[in-house]
Amino acid sequence: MSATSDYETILFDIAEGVATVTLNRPDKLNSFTGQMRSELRDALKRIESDKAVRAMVLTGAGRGFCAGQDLNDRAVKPGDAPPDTGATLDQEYNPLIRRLRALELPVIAAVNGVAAGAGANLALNCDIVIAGKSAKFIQAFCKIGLIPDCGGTWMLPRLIGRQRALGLALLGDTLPAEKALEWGMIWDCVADDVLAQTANDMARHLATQPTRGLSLIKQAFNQSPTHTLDQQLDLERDLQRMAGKTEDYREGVTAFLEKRKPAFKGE
Ligand code: LHQ
Repeated sequence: MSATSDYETILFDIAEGVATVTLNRPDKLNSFTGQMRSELRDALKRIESDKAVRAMVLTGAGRGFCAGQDLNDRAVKPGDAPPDTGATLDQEYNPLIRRLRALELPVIAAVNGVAAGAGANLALNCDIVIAGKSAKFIQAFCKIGLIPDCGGTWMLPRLIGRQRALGLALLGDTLPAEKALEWGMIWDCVADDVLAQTANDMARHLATQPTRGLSLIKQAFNQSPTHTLDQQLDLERDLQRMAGKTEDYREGVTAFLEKRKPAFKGE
């Protein structure tokens, strides 16, 4: 471990090129307080600015991944105006989601337990989602009169199709990890006791790969849903031009021709 922190609601460490962020309010199933959002934002900033970090794992402490917004923070006294949920999204959640998706390295969600509300959609905004067998996903918003946020209404129909997405959003049913895998919503579902190791092994592998190239792949996929094929072909040309100028591309081709394992530096 090469970095620890004084955060109170998350754990943060960096080892072997992998930053691991653990949401850490286990008694409340790691539901989001303002402090947790701010600490997560800060951790993402640190990851962005640390060249040694080449992959990230996001997970939860205890039996939950994240139960979404801490609803204690949203209690409204009779007669008081409710807090502006749009402002909370605009100022806090949306910048977090944008930052996570724009991170120039692969992000793995290791979903260790229930992922509800904003917690479910936080996981789905990661690049690769691996869940433990006991994990479950709940679009809990409808049960309290809200709509799926944190990109849920964008991401879900693209991942699993309109019918299943709308069903989950309107019913708020619990989707077990194995069914999420069957529906193509997540990358993999593994036994609970090997989840952390599986995610860490994958992240350590990714941290040895051509990081710049991987981030360009991520950019291409992030932009594709709103593009025509023509626009995407142009984007691929532009991103490939950038990829073709990286040191890692040079190393990849050289290593192939020399019949040796490439040593990528992420540059
Ligand atoms: C919680 C929570 C929680 C506080 C469990 N808050 N304590 C964005 C913008 C602005 C405003 C509003 O929201 C949003 C986005 C959102 O995320 S809205 C959706 C918010 N999340 C939910 O509605 C989920 C609420 N939680 C649940 O439905 C259940 O807790 C689930 C299904 C997640 C887990 O159920 P169980 O496994 O039976 O656990 P539990 O309910 O017993 O929870 C354990 C503890 O965690 C318990 O505390 P306690 O002190 O009684 O032991 C819960 O109160 C607490 N907790 N979620 N979101």
